Amino acid sequence: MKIWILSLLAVAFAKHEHYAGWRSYFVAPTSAEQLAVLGSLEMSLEVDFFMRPRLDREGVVLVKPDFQEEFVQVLAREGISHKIHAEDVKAQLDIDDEIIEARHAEFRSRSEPEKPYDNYVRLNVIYNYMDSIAAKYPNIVKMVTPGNSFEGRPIKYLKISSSNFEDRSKSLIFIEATIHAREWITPPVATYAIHKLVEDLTDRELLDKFDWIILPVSNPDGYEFSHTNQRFWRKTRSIDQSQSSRLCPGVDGNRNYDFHWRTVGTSNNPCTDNYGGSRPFSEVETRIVRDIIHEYLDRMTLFITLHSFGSMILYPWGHDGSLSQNALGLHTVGITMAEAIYEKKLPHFPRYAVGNSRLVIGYGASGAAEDYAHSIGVPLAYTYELPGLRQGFNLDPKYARQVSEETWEGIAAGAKKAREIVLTSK
Ligand code: 0X9
Ligand code: ZN
Repeated sequence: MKIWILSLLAVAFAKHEHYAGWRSYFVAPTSAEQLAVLGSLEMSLEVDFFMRPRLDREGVVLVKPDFQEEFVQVLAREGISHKIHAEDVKAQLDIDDEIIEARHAEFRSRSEPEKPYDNYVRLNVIYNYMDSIAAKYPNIVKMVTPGNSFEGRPIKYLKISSSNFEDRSKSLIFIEATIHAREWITPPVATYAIHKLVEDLTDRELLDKFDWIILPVSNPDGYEFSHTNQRFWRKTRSIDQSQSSRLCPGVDGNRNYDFHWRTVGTSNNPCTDNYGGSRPFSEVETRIVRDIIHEYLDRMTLFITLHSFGSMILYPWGHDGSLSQNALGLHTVGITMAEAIYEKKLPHFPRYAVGNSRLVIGYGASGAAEDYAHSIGVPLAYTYELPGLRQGFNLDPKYARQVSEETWEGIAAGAKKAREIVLTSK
């Protein structure tokens, strides 16, 4: 018995051992030179940007123990202003786990069923929720499992329709989430959308005029790995034939689409976090999203890929910062969505910024989902960067419901505006 308890404790304490001694920092460069120096540290000191800085916005960066001294020296030498974000990342992650667990316990103690948008939950909880919705509402919900992830987990999406997907005059809205494993606020938002369309439909128009596809976790392997091994895992978990990919598994799904693939803001080194893969669509996870877009392209008016963090609504083109033929439509619908979110947001949440991906987020990146969707003909395609507040990927789970609700307002308003714009331009 004693040994059993001891080994349980050992597992609990070993939980975030990977991050022992790691620190994160806020960085606030004030010149293009300082920005460039910070950018170069990604390779030389293997830093991980949680949020890349711009000249008018501080960034957040994770630094391994071995490189901390040099990191601080470089910043001091270059006069780059910085302050600690998390002094002890492992300790912070242990606290975050306790907060999540306490929230689970709270629901249990009130005998209230905890929904996947009330907290951060494991993949099986999300899938059980989807299964139960599909079983309970067979007339409007169909579960689809188009394939398995690299490690063999099913990838599941729900098709939601009041007319069995047979009314082709309806607009189709596709919401995809969690291609980036560590962005834990995205499955709550996607599952809440399911809840609002099926269990708590308050606006009939959303089913009368629209069909929906909701894919809450497009990268289940990475998502589970971020729970069990490395909280800040971003990529898939695939390996291919090359030696280095065995050493460093995973591809950045949002660099893997066939749109100016592996040209900007990406890398051919599997050991980096923005590795684009050995070829476009090397990942089954991105192929599944691609195939959904192609299957419903004729009536897909709006595609949203959910990410975090930074409170931004981003649209093409993200590789070079240029605007598409449909820039006016993209901006109009973007603003409509941001305004709807604004109406519902908490006072201390930042206001969303809306604009071209490259300009608003502050760096170019090619091979991204929203650009690909738009390039093949989805008229309105966006990346949402959900709020992270000061905590980033570890946003307090007490906000999961709030973020889900406010984002839903944005999605619903966006769907209607998208339909209006697409129909009038036909
Ligand atoms: O870099 C990304 O993939 C996205 N940001 S995140 O922090 N969630 O990783 C932004 C993608 C923006 N879209 C394009 N560059 N097209
Ligand atoms: Zn992301």
